[in-house]
Amino acid sequence: MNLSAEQLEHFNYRGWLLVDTLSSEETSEVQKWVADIASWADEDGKWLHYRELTEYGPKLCRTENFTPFHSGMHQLLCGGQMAVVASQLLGSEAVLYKEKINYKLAGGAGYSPHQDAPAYRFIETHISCMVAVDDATEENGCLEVVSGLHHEILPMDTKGCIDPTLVATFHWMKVQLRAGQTLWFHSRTPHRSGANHSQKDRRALYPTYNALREGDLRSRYYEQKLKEFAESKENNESVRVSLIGDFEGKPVR
Ligand SMILES: O=C(O)CCC(=O)C(=O)O
Repeated sequence: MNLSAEQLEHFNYRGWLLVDTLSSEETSEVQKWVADIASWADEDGKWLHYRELTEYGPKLCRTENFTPFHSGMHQLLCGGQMAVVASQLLGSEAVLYKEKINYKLAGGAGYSPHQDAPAYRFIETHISCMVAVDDATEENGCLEVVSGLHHEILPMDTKGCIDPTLVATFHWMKVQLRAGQTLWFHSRTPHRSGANHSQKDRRALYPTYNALREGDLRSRYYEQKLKEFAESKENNESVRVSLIGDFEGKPVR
């Protein structure tokens, strides 16, 4: 897929871009893959499952580090069109930095206003996207973004989220997606999302890329994350899903 000059300009000016990525057949296949991954049992040293306590009991909220264990996902996120689009947006050959599935199952929590960059270590610029696995709507907690604010790291609160006094001044745009559509965004694009108040799940894939010339840092990212999580555990701090405190749910082991 070749992005047009208008699409590139849209991304560079606004910090986000909506594109159609998956056909309906591909979307059905990815929905099956996500269900498979969600069914994997916890295994030390492999994929990372995270759970949250919802009104319906503990539920999966996130899985990370799954591409080494799923050839279809590996091909989709590392070898195929996604990396091609990421390369065009970065203006340089892209490599996968990290990947996650956010499940946001019925009753799942939302995310406070934040930029991803403070949680993404080692380099300054990353580009991520949300590939909608299920339709993402206002009711089930679609992403909301702010345009044109991807040039600097904004002042933060103690959780690493955007200072609430600034948040109130921004124009937040709700981005509803059909399953198979993709919202690309810069790691400094402010974003947030509400809880899933519907009876249906709102699953999404989030691959993040960086320019290969800055290094292939995926293993280092997960090593660093596990190190910081282990330190939190040693200090008896609460369970975490992220390197910043953006998740509004109650993470449980
Ligand atoms: O999946 C969502 O609703 C938002 C996720 C998000 O902002 C994040 O994981 O950083």
